[in-house]
Amino acid sequence: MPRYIYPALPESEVTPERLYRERRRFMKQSARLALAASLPGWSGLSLAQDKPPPWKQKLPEAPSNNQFSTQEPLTDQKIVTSYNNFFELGTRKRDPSDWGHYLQTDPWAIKVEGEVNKPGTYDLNKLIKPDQLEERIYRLRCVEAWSMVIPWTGFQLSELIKRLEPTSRAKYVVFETLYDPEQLRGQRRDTIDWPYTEGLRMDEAMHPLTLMAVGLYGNPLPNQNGAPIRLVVPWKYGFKSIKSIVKLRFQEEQPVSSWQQLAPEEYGFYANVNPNVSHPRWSQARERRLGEEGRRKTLMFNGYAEEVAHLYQGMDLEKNY
Ligand SMILES: Nc1nc2c(c(=O)[nH]1)N[C@H]1C(S)=C(S)[C@@H](COP(=O)(O)O)O[C@H]1N2
Ligand SMILES: [Mo]
Repeated sequence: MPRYIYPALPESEVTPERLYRERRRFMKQSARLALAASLPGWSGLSLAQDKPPPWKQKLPEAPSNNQFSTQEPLTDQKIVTSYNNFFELGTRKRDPSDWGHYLQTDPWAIKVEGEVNKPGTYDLNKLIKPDQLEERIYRLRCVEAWSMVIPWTGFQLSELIKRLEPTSRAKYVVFETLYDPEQLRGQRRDTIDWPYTEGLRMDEAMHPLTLMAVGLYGNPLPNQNGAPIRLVVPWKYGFKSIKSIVKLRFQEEQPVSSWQQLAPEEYGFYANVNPNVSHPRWSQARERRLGEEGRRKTLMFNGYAEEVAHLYQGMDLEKNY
């Protein structure tokens, strides 16, 4: 029996063995939680309590980036904010919007460590430069074979990385999501080995399409979509676009991402959208655009081949899935 739990299994596939395993995981987790409660946490970190900048209340008018935006019709905002994958808040699509309100996003700090000249713990308010914000309409394609078209407000990750000055040994950037089971009730279960971790090769991270998003539909990100700041990598399957980021680490070795760790035969490090390479349990050739009837063909690199195919020249994409 494979160890996968993603995509969330329909109720009918929940076997007694699976229930048993979940109970075991839960017990392990409870022990860990008891320990965590006795230790001073990250949340005890003291931060400058500046008045929240205007973009936290209401995002400033961000200019549209037409070069990088698709013209396709937008997915209904209701769908974008109520059909979510955010396992920290549960495994059902409705869980993130039902349970996201416990997440405190202000103040918010991001820790920067590893192969970098400017390590430290940065207050998000100081890290974002409002004049670098822009709006980009991107396709987001989930490995579960559905997709959406979303107007994001954000800034290029490359702008931030340049300011942090990675050393010449930095070949990868690793991202981590907040770990706090009190706020993120899905973390009370061991579905994933928390914290959720993702990574990009440095050239992918520096690519102008790679966005750090703080808003969608012109408003600050709803918690279920990864408030206050998340990654958006439009040519990769949705799971690379990690939410509610609290850490960036620069390192020489290729990291192991959460889904890769959970099911290495199913999820690779690259996770580029590729209609020619099937997931072991289903095809990736087509997708359902949420809100539409029928299915459409999935495009190579989710339609961003012209911009990103060169990054993978000479690589065997069957092996590097
Ligand atoms: N921390 C974290 N980030 C995450 C996930 C998650 O479970 N935890 N799910 C991923 C998956 S599988 C997808 S498809 C997208 C969904 O983003 P959306 O809910 O904003 O559409 O978020 C990604 N980022
Ligand atoms: Mo996904």
